[in-house]
Amino acid sequence: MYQKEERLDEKSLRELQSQRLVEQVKHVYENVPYYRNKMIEKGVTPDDIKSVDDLYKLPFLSKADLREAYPFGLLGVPLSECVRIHATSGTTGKRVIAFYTQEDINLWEDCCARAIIAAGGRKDDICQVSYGFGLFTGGAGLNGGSHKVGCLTLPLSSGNTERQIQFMQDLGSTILCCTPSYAAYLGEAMKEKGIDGDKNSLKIGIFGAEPWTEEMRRDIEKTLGIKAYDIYGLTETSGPGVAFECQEQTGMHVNEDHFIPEIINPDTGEVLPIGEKGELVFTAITKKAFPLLRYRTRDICVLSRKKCSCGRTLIKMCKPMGRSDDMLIIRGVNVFPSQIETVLIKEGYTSNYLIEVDRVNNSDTLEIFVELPIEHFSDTIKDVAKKEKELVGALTAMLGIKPTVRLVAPKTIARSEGKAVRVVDKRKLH
Ligand code: DLL
Repeated sequence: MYQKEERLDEKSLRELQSQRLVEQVKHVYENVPYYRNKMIEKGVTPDDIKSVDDLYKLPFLSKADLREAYPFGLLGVPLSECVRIHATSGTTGKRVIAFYTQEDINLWEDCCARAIIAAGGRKDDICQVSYGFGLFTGGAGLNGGSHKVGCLTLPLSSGNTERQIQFMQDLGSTILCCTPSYAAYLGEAMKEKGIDGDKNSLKIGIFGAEPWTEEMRRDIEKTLGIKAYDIYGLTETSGPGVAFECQEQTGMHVNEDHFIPEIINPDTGEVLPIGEKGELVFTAITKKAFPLLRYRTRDICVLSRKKCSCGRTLIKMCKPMGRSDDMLIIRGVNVFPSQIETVLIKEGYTSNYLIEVDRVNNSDTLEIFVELPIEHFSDTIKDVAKKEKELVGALTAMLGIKPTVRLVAPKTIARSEGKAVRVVDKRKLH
């Protein structure tokens, strides 16, 4: 059930990567003037890139470059060779638009199929794709992957929760693909209908597109009665399927025969050794229409070459620990939303929370709105105050700064059908 590239020994993998990298650098140099100019500025020519060991010589690309080159400036093939685009939701500035040739789509769907197979998905599975369809890459990517595995594919897209549950029940979906926050919401809605984990047909969840903690995984696994697997990717690198979890559930295998990962110091750009924490950078070595070299993801991560019991030799990346641009600095202290989520779920709350940061009298404030579990909704004011105090204690110990906690009525925090918005930083408005 593996593609042979998933189990190459280190030497063969490096040879394959090197050969593809050399070809890709030539392709980009010849066809993408924007990047060629960057190479010229850095004094590098395709002849300097002979193997993966030379990767560090190439210039980085960042989101700012993508905006500058918008929309066609990074195209590697004539537009007439492209068959599709996808784009980020980009609420600020210009969107990121990615282009695909038919072969790019083929390879991307292979990557997604690998993810489904690694999670245990097979031809006789019924795969409900509840990621958004359209410009977002989630729906199209997993849909294509599911077809390649041969599953019966239900392209439901996100939203319309009643319909999701009905299809799931009537057709007996065994795999659910959506964001983890939507999975949690579906679980909640199903529980209300008396459809507990053991009363549905689901076995596997393939969740990604946003950060989620181990605690949230266990929560979703319990509510839906499934094994939940992580999947990672970004529009710039085609979409989901850059990396995926296997049965070991200890990090995501990177499809290294298509994307070479590096970890760098986000401040200096220095390449860090495997095992160190830093910003994840990807070089796409097979896709041709939008062939990004050394693209800075802003995701903070650690890579590991530890042997995996599944037999795949592909390097693993940990769950992204936050983004170098999403980290909140509150009263000088670095705070990642994932730290807050870890505490909340450990203390028995759900992943329905909202973090509000503001600046009052020149001092930052951190307020966390958390839903009371339904069974505690009728608690006395005194009991609720006690719970808030306990939560403040646990959060202060984790974060190193003291937040204000507001326990609110169940179901009062907006649910998300796609990526959840959990942070409101009002300071940016000043
Ligand atoms: O979110 C692609 C995707 C779709 C991945 C479906 C997985 C499943 P973008 O909208 O471009 O693409 O957002 C990319 O989302 O840089 C990460 O910060 C974040 N992200 C994606 N997957 C994960 C994950 C899609 N498994 C950005 N864990 C990335 C944490 C993730 N963050």
